Amino acid sequence: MSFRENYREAVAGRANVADTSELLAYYDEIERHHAGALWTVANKIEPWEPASSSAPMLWQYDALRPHVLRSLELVTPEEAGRRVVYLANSGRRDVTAAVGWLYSGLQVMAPGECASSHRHSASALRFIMEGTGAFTNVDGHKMTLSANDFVLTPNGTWHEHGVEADGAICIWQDGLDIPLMNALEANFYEVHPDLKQPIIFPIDDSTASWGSAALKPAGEHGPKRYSPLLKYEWERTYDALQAFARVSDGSPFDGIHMDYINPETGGAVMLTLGASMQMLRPGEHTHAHREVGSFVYQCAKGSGFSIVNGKRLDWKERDIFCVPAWMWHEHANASVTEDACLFCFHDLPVMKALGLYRAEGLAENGGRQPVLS
Ligand code: GTQ
Repeated sequence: MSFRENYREAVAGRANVADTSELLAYYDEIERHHAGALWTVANKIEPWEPASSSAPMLWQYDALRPHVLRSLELVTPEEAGRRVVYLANSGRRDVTAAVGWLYSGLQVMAPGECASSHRHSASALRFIMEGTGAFTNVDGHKMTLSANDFVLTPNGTWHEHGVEADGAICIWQDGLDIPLMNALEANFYEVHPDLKQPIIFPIDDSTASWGSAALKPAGEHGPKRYSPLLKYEWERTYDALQAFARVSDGSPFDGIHMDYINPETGGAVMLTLGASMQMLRPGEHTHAHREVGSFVYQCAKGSGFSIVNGKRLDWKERDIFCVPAWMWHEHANASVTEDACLFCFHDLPVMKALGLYRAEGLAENGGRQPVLS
């Protein structure tokens, strides 16, 4: 700790105790009784502000894709359970997180394959990256999936994924709150007794019922815990962004930014995970802000870069990057002719439910960060 930090802690009445031999002996003694002196850890466990152990990171699709495809030859979905290459944040390897308490991975399936049905305490979502013929069945609601579609498999629902026999190899991004469920010691996992669940409803009934802008089935109530709309199609999403851009300047921090919502409540799609799609107009470079919450982004269209706590991350279509909690971030579209779109999932519903959400914009330097690396 620097002299300045030491001084700040002392003046503010924070722990500032020098290690004398008497004290070190005392710490050893109480440690033998499975106890510790709070002042040795106080400043660490009560930081002045959130101090994420996650690193801002970029996962380039071109680099990862061959390894994801190789797993097709190495393991079957039956052997592996889920054939997924997960994203390991260098600061969060111990909890298998891509950032904060969020997990993410790239799942691959060949035509005719289907992983067995299961359910768990973790809430899950998928963002389709490539391929044709992918489907997911969630509690009997079977959905057909195309690139840039966003799908929910809420916690507690039986779900299975596969690719139709006449489809092409599919890769999608999984996003789950597995690390959070484990941190809360609340994680259960169950395999469906029949391994495969029946299709109960008409194909794509959830989108047909709940997917119309501002209209919902009269009098009908969706499930309480999650959105009855389980699939958000890319075309409708992109149309919504285009329409909004015609009448709005957007957010100084996020451009044309829209949340995927539960059409029943107007709130987040699931209790713990929220998601959004944002469009950066040609040449747009947003101002930096920071929020209490962790974010995983995937570039759905175009190319550009983001600066996260001074680190520049250059991304293009299908690249994934993360923004750890309370880190400054700003986004830029590299093209002056095409728009760029960023899909994002995050844990803001948790932060908001617990009254922890905060955000602030960078005031200095015209709202732009210096690039440090
Ligand atoms: O399909 O629910 O990437 O349970 C990791 C764990 C996907 C899933 C993952 C899972 C799933």
